[in-house]
Amino acid sequence: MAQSDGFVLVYHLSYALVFSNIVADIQILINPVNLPENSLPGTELSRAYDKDVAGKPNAYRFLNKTKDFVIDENFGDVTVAYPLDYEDVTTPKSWVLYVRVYDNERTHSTTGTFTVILQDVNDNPPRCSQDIYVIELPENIPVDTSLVSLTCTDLDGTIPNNNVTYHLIKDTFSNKTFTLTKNELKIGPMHLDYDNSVFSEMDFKYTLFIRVSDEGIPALSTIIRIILRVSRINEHSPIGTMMAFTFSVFENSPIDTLVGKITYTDGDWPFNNIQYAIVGGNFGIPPKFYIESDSGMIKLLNSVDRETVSQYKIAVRITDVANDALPDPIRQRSSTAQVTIHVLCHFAVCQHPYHLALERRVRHLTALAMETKIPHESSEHWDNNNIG
Ligand SMILES: [Ca+2]
Ligand SMILES: [Ca+2]
Ligand SMILES: [Ca+2]
Ligand SMILES: [Ca+2]
Repeated sequence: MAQSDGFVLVYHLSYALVFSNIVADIQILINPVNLPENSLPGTELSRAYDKDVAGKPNAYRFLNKTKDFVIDENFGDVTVAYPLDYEDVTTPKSWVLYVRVYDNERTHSTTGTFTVILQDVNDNPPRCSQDIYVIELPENIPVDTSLVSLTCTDLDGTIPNNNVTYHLIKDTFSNKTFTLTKNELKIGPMHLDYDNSVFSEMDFKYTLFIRVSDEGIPALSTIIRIILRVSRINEHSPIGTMMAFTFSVFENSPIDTLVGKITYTDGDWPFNNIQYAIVGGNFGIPPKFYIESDSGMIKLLNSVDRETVSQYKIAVRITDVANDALPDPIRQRSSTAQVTIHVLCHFAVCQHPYHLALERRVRHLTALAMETKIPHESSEHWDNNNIG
């Protein structure tokens, strides 16, 4: 009989095994018996009977002392005395019981052996040293970094009840970011990435489950939970659509006139969290321009005069904000944009005969100054307002 068939088959087997026949004809239904562990007290294993003197009073005894089994004195039924635990090292795994039957007012007796084999039942789920792990790692940790190495055992006494297997329960988002090999969870094949809007909705944390199962029938399992918090790293510098920008503004435009807009992007989360600041160039004293730190829009702060300065060069620094777990400015990144602003004169003014004459005059004086090496600053000053 297969061991896994269990006790229930005891009553389905119709044959009897004759194992001893000295005087009386003792027989025992089912011998040996496979007894599943944990069987309840009173569970019937088998029955001894005297074939020769059926119908007449008999008496049945165990010859060896056992506390594990009971034989019914009158009917020969063998039952379990109390639940037997296969995993208890003090519990035998098999017994050979000597059964004596007396008949005819005890004038005859005969003895047989009865074997009980204890069967391991899958009654222990795998247990691990830790049921929950809380881990924090920066997003730039290399692929193949080990997250967790599980230590699990199964107390059951036999294979496959104590065969432990590991299964990572994946969702579509974490599918390619983690790999479980046997009991070890690693990052990969894709690396962690904090800079992701879906991940932000997950509060930048993964909750992973590993099912640790045995291979008993039915299988038992334990779920291990791993919470991985990912911390942000500033990996990208702000990037502009171009390195140099050229804008123009009409002279005498009112204050706050928009001169131009610089646009930079930054791939770190929070995306495009950048600030703009003018950091250098001949933007004048007092400054002629200012930049809106959040929008990158350059506007007029003071009116400009083309005849004073016709072209400004400005350096704008673009700096990312709060892109890293470490507080700014430890890992802040920045880029610099070169901005050229041409000051234009209005068409109506520029095409005026006086203005054209003025421009010719300026060019002439400039040429003279170059020839006589007179510093440009000391050349005759012309003012639009003085003409016409
Ligand atoms: Ca087990
Ligand atoms: Ca067991
Ligand atoms: Ca950045
Ligand atoms: Ca980042």
